[in-house]
Amino acid sequence: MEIKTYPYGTFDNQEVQAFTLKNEAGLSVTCIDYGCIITEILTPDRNGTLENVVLGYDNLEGYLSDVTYQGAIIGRVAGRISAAEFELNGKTYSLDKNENNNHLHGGLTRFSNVVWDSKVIEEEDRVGVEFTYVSEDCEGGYPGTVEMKITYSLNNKGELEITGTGIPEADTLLNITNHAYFNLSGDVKRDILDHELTIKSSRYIELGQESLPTGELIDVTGTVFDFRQGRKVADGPNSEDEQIVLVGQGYDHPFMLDEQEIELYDEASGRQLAIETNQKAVVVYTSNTMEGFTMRHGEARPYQAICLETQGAPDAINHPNFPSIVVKKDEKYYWETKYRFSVK
Ligand code: FUC
Repeated sequence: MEIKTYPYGTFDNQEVQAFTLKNEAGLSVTCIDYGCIITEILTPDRNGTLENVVLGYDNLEGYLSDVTYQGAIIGRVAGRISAAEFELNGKTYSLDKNENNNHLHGGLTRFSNVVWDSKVIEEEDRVGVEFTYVSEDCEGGYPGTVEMKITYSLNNKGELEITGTGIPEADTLLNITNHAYFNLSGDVKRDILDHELTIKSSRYIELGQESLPTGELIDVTGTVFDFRQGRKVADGPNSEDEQIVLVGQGYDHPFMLDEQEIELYDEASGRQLAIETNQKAVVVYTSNTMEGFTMRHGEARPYQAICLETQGAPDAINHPNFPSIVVKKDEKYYWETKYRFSVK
């Protein structure tokens, strides 16, 4: 196993570094300290050909102007918060409004658009990077300074493990995720409509205007949201289900997990991605509205990739029936997700 560190450009007078982690099978993960962004993951197909399985840009400039949160760690709170407002301990907090009247993915200054400190991890059975960032009191509008620690590590079992920890100095909200856009075909040769997805989830969260959760949980039985036995991603985009139409003819929905395992499979290449998490939900986003801008593989198009954002329920703070994302002063927040790459 090896890890290489190299310069990746500058942002805001700060040097940005890239890290490439590689295991003995040649599987490699490249990430940068700007936004803890995963820029590339090379995995073998069933013939052993190594190709990239995430969307990305050629250089830092691409990520600096990106509006789709490519590969980044999202925080303090992933997803939308309605009216960019919430109440905690009897006080009302106003957050950055960065999508219509709402708050999205942490606001204006957020985990995904700052440079993190880094420390290389080299151990007998894994290589990786530990990123740290101090999010000051009031950043994005959230109370309480919190030092966040994100680790990315790769082992010889083909597993990329991501962890996130933070201990806030005041009661606050934390609900992070990673926003990698997966496409297992290899170098984005095809879209992801033929990928097969399995999610052990019997209920998903209904969305309303501006893709905000309504608070209702819907039974997946008999709908294109039933991934319990596995189904083609295309089933959503091809359907007339109102929820599918509402968010741009695809999936952009939170699923509550019965079992914390998710599987994505591309039959043509044989590549399989198994995800294990300690989170209660996954937001499935099929890049429904990605249009036009130039990426590493060429022009961005709908359905070129799928995000599987493991996290707590979005807008939980405004829906008392959703599991809480409040983290108390001095309490430890812990997020963990493991991505296992293999072939079938
Ligand atoms: C996902 C979606 C949003 C948004 C963003 C880029 O998390 O939930 O709709 O488009 O990513």
